Amino acid sequence: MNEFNPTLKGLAAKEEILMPGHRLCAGCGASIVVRQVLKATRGPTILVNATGCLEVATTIYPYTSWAAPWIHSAFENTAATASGVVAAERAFEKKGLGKRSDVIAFAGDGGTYDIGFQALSGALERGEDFLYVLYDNEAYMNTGIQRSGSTPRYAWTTTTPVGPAEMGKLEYKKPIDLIVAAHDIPYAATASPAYWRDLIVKARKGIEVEGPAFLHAISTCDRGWRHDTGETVEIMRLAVETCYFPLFEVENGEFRLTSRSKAIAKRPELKKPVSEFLKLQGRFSHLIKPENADKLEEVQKGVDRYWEKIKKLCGE
Ligand SMILES: Cc1ncc(C[n+]2csc(CCOP(=O)(O)OP(=O)(O)O)c2C)c(N)n1
Ligand code: SF4
Ligand SMILES: [Mg+2]
Repeated sequence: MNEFNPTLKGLAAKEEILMPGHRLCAGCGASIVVRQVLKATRGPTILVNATGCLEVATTIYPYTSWAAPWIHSAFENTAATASGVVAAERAFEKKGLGKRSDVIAFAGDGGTYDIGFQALSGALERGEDFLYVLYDNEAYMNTGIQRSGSTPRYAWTTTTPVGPAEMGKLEYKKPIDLIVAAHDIPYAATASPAYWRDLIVKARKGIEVEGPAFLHAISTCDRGWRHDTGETVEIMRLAVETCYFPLFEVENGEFRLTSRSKAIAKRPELKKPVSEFLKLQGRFSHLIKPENADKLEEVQKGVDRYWEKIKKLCGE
């Protein structure tokens, strides 16, 4: 069992499991999310990966970037595959064939909010013992930036274009964290790789709890979000600083703000306008134009409403 030391020194000394040489785009948030989560492992770990950019770009035949046992599952059944791996590990342990490994599943937003939701909800209801990590880049990126249940209102995607007739996606982002928390699982949390210690500590908690754990990490996509590759971490920081993506955890039903979000709740003057987050991304460039000021104001009001709701749930 590895000793957990979430300091820069401790984390630098810990082995990498996602190795260099993969084909994710330069500046892709997914590889940062995954590397940080894997810094939290406590021993032998089996990884399950839904179809999506992460899977495709890390396993181009005949190569693999994974220095741990890894299984690709179909787009729609990551949580079911992870449940099967956990069951097999339990059976081996029962037969005296060694201690069971931890299991971590990785899936994108398309594979979680939409097509994989039934498998996820079932695994949470059955109380399966694994950590499910959602890397959320807010669209189906691997197949060409199509909108998903996670894409926010007014975002441009290839299936929600921006023009005289339409202003990007018209529906709202599904509140996946609240839906998952409603399953009353032992642990659920949100995270941003810009706040790396917060993310890694949450991943470790998710690995350690008995039963299902869910970690929802924001994950930039420079192709789909249309941003400079050098601004990846800054955008994931602004998502938190603007309260577009609050950081919180739900432990046995108790909601708690963490990290920068906790600081913003105490000192509201730290909260930045959502335009700071939007203006670095081409997918929202229409919202920054003066003629769409009313739409920008609507987005700001939506962010404020959601932030107030999360603060209330967290008892702030
Ligand atoms: C049943 C099924 N439908 C469609 C596809 C095609 N497909 C492969 S990856 C993908 C997009 C995945 O989106 P997401 O889960 O958000 O991950 P991302 O690529 O954005 O990282 C789609 C639609 C598939 N593999 N299987
Ligand atoms: S398309 Fe987006 S999500 Fe996919 S590898 Fe490139 S940056 Fe990452
Ligand atoms: Mg996606």
